Amino acid sequence: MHYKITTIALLASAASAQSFYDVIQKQPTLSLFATIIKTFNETFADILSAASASDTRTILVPNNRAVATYLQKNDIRSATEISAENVRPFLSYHVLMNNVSSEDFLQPGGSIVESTLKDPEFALLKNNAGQVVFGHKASESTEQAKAGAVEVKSGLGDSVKIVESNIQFDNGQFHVVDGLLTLPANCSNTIAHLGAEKLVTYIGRVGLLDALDGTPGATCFAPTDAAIEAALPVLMGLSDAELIDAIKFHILLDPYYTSNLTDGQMLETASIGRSVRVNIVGGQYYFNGVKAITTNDIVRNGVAYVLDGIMPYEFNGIIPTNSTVTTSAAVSTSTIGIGSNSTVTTSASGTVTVTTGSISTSAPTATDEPSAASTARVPGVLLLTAAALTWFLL
Ligand SMILES: *[C@@H]1O[C@H](CO)[C@@H](O)[C@H](O)[C@H]1NC(C)=O
Ligand SMILES: *[C@@H]1O[C@H](CO)[C@@H](O)[C@H](O)[C@H]1NC(C)=O
Ligand SMILES: *[C@@H]1O[C@H](CO)[C@@H](O)[C@H](O)[C@H]1NC(C)=O
Ligand SMILES: *[C@@H]1O[C@H](CO)[C@@H](O)[C@H](O)[C@H]1NC(C)=O
Ligand SMILES: *[C@@H]1O[C@H](CO)[C@@H](O)[C@H](O)[C@H]1NC(C)=O
Ligand SMILES: CC(=O)N[C@H]1CO[C@H](CO)[C@@H](O)[C@@H]1O
Repeated sequence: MHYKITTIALLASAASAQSFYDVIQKQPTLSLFATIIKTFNETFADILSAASASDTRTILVPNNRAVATYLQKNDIRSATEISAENVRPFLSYHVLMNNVSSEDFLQPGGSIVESTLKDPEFALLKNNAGQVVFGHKASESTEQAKAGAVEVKSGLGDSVKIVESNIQFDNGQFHVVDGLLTLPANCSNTIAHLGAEKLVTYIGRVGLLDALDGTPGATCFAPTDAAIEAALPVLMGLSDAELIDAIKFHILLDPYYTSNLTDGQMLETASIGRSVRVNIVGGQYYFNGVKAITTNDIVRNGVAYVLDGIMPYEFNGIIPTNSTVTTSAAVSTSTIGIGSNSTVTTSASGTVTVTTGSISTSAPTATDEPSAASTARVPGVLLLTAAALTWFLL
């Protein structure tokens, strides 16, 4: 018994003294990735090179099935034919800073881990930091989640799963993943890809695209096309200044991944003087009462969240826990605050409710139950512009 333990310990230390290449070369299911790093060994050695001996690295290694699928999708005949100029950002995104075990990813709210990817085409963060991946426990419903699998999110809302973890080498450890990480795109490209294309059109119309995509380190909240459509009568009536303000209200000037968020936290927005409240209810994230449909979508300059609605300026802090379950994204209500004293609520069915004074309205939900989020007190003056009012009266 004692002898056995000693043998295992010796084997383990022998294995960890091996280079990354020596270790993966011995794993038949990783031969394609081994071929890639052998083909581009100078580039890979450069990416892996550390400033000091104590600098460790964590590598996400796509298995053969993942690499084969990628090659096929991109019409590349073999791993040796990947273009040399594309390979550096791709490889550096798969090499993470420090020695991160798969358990390290499983913090409440997940974990961000910085990668060695610093190419400005894919990483525009404060202090010239490397782009990150976001690791978290895979969603509860899947088989892998039951086994405690770790999911790693990358660009364009894509994610991969860790299928084999904590394999040691001399300078750190690696985890085998079932897909390739996706290089992050601009916020605007990403949210358009994830179903918030209409918002991008508005942002472009008021000339805020460069601000959105070019601010180092940001968070963008992106109401879906359905949410924008539902609020169209209101949006069409906004002046450019009001629209700019509403858009800025959906941007934070730091990247807040869910690992940075706590229930009840207030986040300052790019709309001066206005903040958004975070609620975490049943593992779901809400921003001023609006549910996030996607979280932690890694973008070039930070992170994006796709939202079920447009965030109202005013929020009473209460989340309609149970009605949200029965409300689909398409019919959910969007409430947009116009000025600070009135609120216009629209539903996908076209109902427009204008609330002034301290009247409370109930948002239509699938169950027709009053929705607590929409009962925020909105005292005062109605600041609807003429155009929106005209539409509303028609
Ligand atoms: C890369 O591979 C070539 C050919 O096998 C070898 O001569 C060279 O030393 C290797 N470079 C590094 C950095 O490992
Ligand atoms: C990396 O971390 C693991 C524990 O997760 C540890 O066993 C190993 O020695 C570390 N490797 C290096 C090179 O520091
Ligand atoms: C991202 O946005 C910046 C600033 O607008 C632009 O220069 C760059 O070309 C964009 N990159 C991509 C991949 O679209
Ligand atoms: C988010 O969390 C990371 C890791 O703890 C930290 O370095 C970073 O400063 C936090 N970001 C914000 C905006 O709080
Ligand atoms: C909002 O309404 C309150 C109470 O009716 C009033 O005191 C306040 O001046 C109003 N604010 C604005 C910005 O109109
Ligand atoms: C009235 C009602 O159905 N309440 C439920 C709301 O949802 C929570 C869980 O999210 C349940 O614990 C409550 O019983």
